[in-house]
This record gives sequence, structure tokens and C-alpha cells, in this order.
Amino acid sequence: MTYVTTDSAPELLQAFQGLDVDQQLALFYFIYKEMGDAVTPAAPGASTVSPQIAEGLFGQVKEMSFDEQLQLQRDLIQKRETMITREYGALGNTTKLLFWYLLAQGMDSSEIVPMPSEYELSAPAQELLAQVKALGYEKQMTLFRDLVAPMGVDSTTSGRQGI
Ligand code: 45D
Repeated sequence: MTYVTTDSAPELLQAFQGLDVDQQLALFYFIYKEMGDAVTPAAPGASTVSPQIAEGLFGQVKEMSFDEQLQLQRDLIQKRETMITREYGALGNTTKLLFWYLLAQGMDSSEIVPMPSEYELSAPAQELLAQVKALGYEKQMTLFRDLVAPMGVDSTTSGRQGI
């Protein structure tokens, strides 16, 4: 990993990325649920975010079948190359975060494949959730940006794909 992070919660970032892909998705969704109203997508001062671009990409995902939507989200985490993961890779980090936020909202409105109702987090993921909840807002935001930033495929470096 050569990503430069802001070092606010490096051990949490590492632990998160060490979970298997489905646990990462599930944990991320539980985090979204916990955040409740703390996120205001229309927050003033969100100068580096491009809502139209995030919505455009979300619109493409919305048209997919549930199976394809789930695969796409797994592909993002695993950096598998597809049209969408390349488009994602070209977004700014805050726009990437907004895109994930739209996906999570889409799950609530049944536009995006929902979590199985009986799905349970593994013990390590539950512990991580508790630790993320204990972070302050700023550190949470930094952690989330650091999480979503390396996902997808950055076409400027995709000549050689890692694992
Ligand atoms: O069948 O400054 C499993 C902005 C199992 C504005 C599954 C912001 C098998 C500007 C894999 C579990 C809003 C951007 C299925 C700031 C199975 C700004 C499916 C902040 C179906 C600060 C699992 C934005 C799935 C923030 C589909 C803070 C899981 C955004 C999907 C935070 C999980 C966003 C998803 C968060 C999680 C988004 C989509 C926390 C998304 C989380």
C-alpha cells in the first residue's frame, strides 16, 4: 500500500481493510446507520465535493440488478477493473464519500441491494464499529476518506494491477 493517509486513526484503517470484503461492506453500512443525522450532504463548505458527478455514477449503479450492484461494491473494495470502478477512481475523495453515502441511502430506499436482515457482524467488525463510534467527528471523516480513497481503479496507475 502506497497511499498516504492523514494518520488520524491508522490502526483502525488497517483493521478495517484487513476484514474480508463482505465484512467491510457490512461494517460500512452499520457505520452509516450509526451516523444518523450527523451527515448533511448539503453541508456548506463542502467545496471539494461534486454532487452531480457522484449522482451520475450512482444513477448508473441504480440501473443494475441487485447482484450486479453487490458485485460492483465488492469490486470497488477489491480494486477490480470495470468501467464503473475506473470512473470511481477518477473522483475526488470527498465525492467518493458522497457516492458511498448515496449508495447507503439507496439501500434504505430499496434502490440498492439491501443487507440481508439476519446479517451479523463478526466479532472483530463489531469491535471496530465500537471504536469508530468513539472517534470524534473530524477523525471519523478522515477515516472514511482514507477508506474510500484507495477503492476502485485509478486509471493513471492502472497499467499494472496489484492484487
Ligand atoms: O447478501 O464535506 C453483504 C459529504 C453480505 C458532503 C451484503 C460529507 C452478503 C461533503 C456483503 C453484507 C456528504 C460527502 C449482501 C462531507 C449480502 C462533506 C451487502 C460526508 C447483500 C463531510 C452489503 C459524508 C452492502 C459521509 C450492499 C460522512 C453494503 C459519508 C453496503 C459517509 C454498504 C458514508 C454501504 C458512509 C455503506 C457510507 C453502501 C458511512 C456506505 C456507507
